[in-house]
Amino acid sequence: MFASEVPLYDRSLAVNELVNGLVCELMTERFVGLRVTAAEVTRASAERHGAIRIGRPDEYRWIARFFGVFAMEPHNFYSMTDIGAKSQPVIATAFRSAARPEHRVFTSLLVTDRFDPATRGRIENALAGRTVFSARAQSLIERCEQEGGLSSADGEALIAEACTRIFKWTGRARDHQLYTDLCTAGFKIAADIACFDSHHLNHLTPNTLCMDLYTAAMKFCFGQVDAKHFLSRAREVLGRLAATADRPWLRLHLPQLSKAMVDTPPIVSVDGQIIDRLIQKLQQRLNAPEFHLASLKNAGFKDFTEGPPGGTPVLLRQDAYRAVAEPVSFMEPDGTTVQGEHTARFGEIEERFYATTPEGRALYDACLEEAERLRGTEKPNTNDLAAHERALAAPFARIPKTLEELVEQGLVYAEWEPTALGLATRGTIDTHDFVELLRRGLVRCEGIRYEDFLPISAAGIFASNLNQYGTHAEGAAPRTFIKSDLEEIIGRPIIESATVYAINELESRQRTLVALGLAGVGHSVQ
Ligand code: OOG
Ligand code: NI
Repeated sequence: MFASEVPLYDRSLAVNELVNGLVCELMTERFVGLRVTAAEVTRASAERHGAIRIGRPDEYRWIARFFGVFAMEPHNFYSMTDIGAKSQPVIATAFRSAARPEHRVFTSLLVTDRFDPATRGRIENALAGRTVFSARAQSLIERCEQEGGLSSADGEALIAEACTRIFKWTGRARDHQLYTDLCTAGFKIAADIACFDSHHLNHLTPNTLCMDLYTAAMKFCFGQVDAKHFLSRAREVLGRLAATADRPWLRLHLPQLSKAMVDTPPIVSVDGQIIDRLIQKLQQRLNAPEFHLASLKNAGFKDFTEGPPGGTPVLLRQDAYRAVAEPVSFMEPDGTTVQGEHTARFGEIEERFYATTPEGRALYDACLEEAERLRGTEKPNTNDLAAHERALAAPFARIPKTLEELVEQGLVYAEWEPTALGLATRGTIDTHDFVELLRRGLVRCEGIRYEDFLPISAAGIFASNLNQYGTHAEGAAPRTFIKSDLEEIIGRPIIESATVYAINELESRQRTLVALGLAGVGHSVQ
C-alpha cells in the first residue's frame, strides 16, 4: 500500500537493499565462511517502524485497541511539546510487541490547547465530524477483545479496514481555508491531522545496515553529490566498517543469523581492492535509469543524520529524504472542490544499536548538547558528509566504540551467559563481578538492541520535513502532559522500556550466577 502511495519510496527501498547486499558481501569477506542469503538481506532491509498522527483522544483510544489486536503495546511516553526550538504540539507513544519488537508504530496525538482559542476551536470542529474507524472495524476489535482473538477471516477483514480506510492516503482533504491558515500560522502538523479523513501513514522506515553508505548513495541518486564525492565517501565508510566490524556488529545487525554462524568464522582483514570492486559494482547499479532520482519530482535528501555519529553504536540513527508535494483535492463546506497540495510524507531510514542505561543515556544527551554548542550558528556545508563527521568526533569521543568498553563502563544493557570455560571452572570462581568474569573469559555478553525512539531526533525529522523548525504554544496556559494523561486516554498502562531492558539484564545475570555456582547467600547481583 505504502510503496504504491508514496513518491520515491519503492526506489529508496531498492537503494537500501543494494546497500545492505553490499554490506553483507563485505561481511562474507571479513568473516571467513559466513553466509548471508538473499532472503536474509531482504529481511534485514524490511520496515522497522511507521508513524501516524491522530487528532482526537477517542480516536487515539481506538488506535490503541486496534494495535492491541496485534499484540502491540504502548511503550514509553514522548512529549514533543517542550523540547526547545524544535517543539511540536504533539504527545506520543510507540506501539510494539514487548516480546518481538521488530516493528513499531510511533503514534502522535495533537494537543489542541497549544493553540489560541479561535484556532483551537476550528481544529476541534474539523476533527469532530470524522469517523476513521468504521462500525465494522470497531466491532471486529471488540470481538477480538471479548473472545481473545479473531478468526482468520475476521483478521483479514480488520487488516483490509486498515489498508483501505484507517491508514489509507486518499489525496482528499477538507476545508482549504483552515488548511492554509494553519500552514501560514506555522502549524503544519495540525493541518496534516485536522484536514484529512484518515490516520494516513506519515512514513514507513526500513532498516539499513550502513546508514552512512545509504545516505551517500541517496545523495548521489538525487544528484546532491557527484560520482567522485560518492566514491570517496563510500571508500571511507566501507573501509572503516571493514576494519571494525566484529561479532557484536554481526549480532546487532543480523540477529537472524544462528549463534554458530556468528561465532565460528575466523575474522580477516579485507583487501582495499575488494572494497573498490564492491563500490564499483554498487555505483554501476546506481547508474541505472531507475535510480536517477534527480529526474523525478523530489525535494532532496535531509542534510544530516540524526542521532549518534557513525561508529558510535548506541541508540538509533535516522535520516530521510524530504517529503514531495502531493496533489490534494479539498472538499469545501459548500460542496465545491479546491485543488491544492500537501507536503508531509517522507522517506525515513533507520539503523539501530545498543540500548543505553540511564548513565549511558545521560552521556549521550551531554554529547549531543556539546555537538550542538560547537556547531553554534555556523552554517555547515550540507553535502560535505566527511566534514560533518569530523565535527561530531570530538563531542562524542567520550562514548566508547566497542560493546566490551560500553558494557565495562555500564553505559549499555547486555544479556549475560556463562561460557564453557566458566561452567568448567564452576566452584572455583572467586568473584561475581561481571566485568572481571568477562575479562577472565568465564562469561560472555550480548548487547541489548534499542527498540524505542528519541524525541530530539524525532523532532529533527518532523522539523526538516514540515520545513518548519518547531512551533511555540499560543494557548494561554497550555497544559504539561505527562505519561498518566496518555494512559488515561488509551485506557491501559504504558510500558517503560528502560525498566524492561534493566530487568532482562538482571535476570540474565541472575541465571549466569546460578549456572556458575555463584548465587549463594551474601552474593548480590550487581
Ligand atoms: C513522527 C516522528 C517520530 C521517529 O522516527 O522518530 C518518528 C512523525 O513524523 O509523525 O517517526
Ligand atoms: Ni520515524
